Amino acid sequence: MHTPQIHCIDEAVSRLKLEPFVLQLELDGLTIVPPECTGVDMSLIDEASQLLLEDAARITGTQFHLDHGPADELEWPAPPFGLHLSDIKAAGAIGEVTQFQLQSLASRARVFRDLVVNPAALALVQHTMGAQPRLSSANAFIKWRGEFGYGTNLGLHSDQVAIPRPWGATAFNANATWCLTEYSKADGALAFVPGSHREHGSPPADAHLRAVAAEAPRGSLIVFHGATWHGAYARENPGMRLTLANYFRHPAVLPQEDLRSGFDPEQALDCNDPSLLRQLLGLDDPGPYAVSDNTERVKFGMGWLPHVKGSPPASPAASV
Ligand SMILES: O=C(O)CCC(=O)C(=O)O
Ligand SMILES: [Fe+2]
Repeated sequence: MHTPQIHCIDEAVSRLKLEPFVLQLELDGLTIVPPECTGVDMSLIDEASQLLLEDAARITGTQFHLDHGPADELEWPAPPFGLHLSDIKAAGAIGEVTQFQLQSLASRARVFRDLVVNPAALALVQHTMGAQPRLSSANAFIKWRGEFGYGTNLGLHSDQVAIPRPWGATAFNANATWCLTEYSKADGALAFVPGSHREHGSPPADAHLRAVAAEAPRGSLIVFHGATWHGAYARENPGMRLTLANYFRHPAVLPQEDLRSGFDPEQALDCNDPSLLRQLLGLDDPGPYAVSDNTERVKFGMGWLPHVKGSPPASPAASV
């Protein structure tokens, strides 16, 4: 029998009155924060939804409507050279198209960056890691009625599956998902197994028998530990489910998205908390440092090289 481990409640958690959500996170590995407790105005949720619908239309070539889904039936492209059916299955892109992802949204528009730096989301994510988190990726799930390829086991998985075991109470990744539409089981909600983060591993084949729906009103924030087993239910209702999955990492873990070179630092200033966003993107992290010349090494304090007293400093290292 595992005993839930209560970390110390930090300053942001008590200032934002998030204690009940911290307890739920500790116990279940997932918490649902209703819109009135996130500090986010519904106009931001509207704006994010609108942008995602526009992007979905531009990319696929058909209009999307929240009440009806896409105006035309969609199909997957032929697999790119070198890709196998198992890769496509892992991405869920088999059979009928009823879901796809839009990626790299932190650089897309300010509204997505404001949702990344949301204080409630970050306080809860930070609580799971016991460290200042970094952003790993910001992607949206665009989903509508039908059977997306997760199958009967609901596609249950742990997000931090690439991390070597044993895992402990500290999360290496954590997910802060914004529900941009109503979010019930029949709407195709996230499925999860309460308490599974305390099993410290991947789900067994029958884990779906213990899964429940993370049901939440539109505008809610769902935060879950990287070891929590989760997947999703098929959407049975007409219309669409839009979610924005802001995925965070412990500073010792590699990011999914190359935010340091793929993100224009000027954009980092354009949000509610520019210095926090710089930190989350890892723009000022000392590593990985560049080794292209000596100046870069010295800049990050990693190549402080001695030279003969009284003579000029060494020239940049020669490369072979
Ligand atoms: O919403 C889904 O379909 C699954 C989401 C998921 O696995 C994730 O955000 O890590
Ligand atoms: Fe996941």
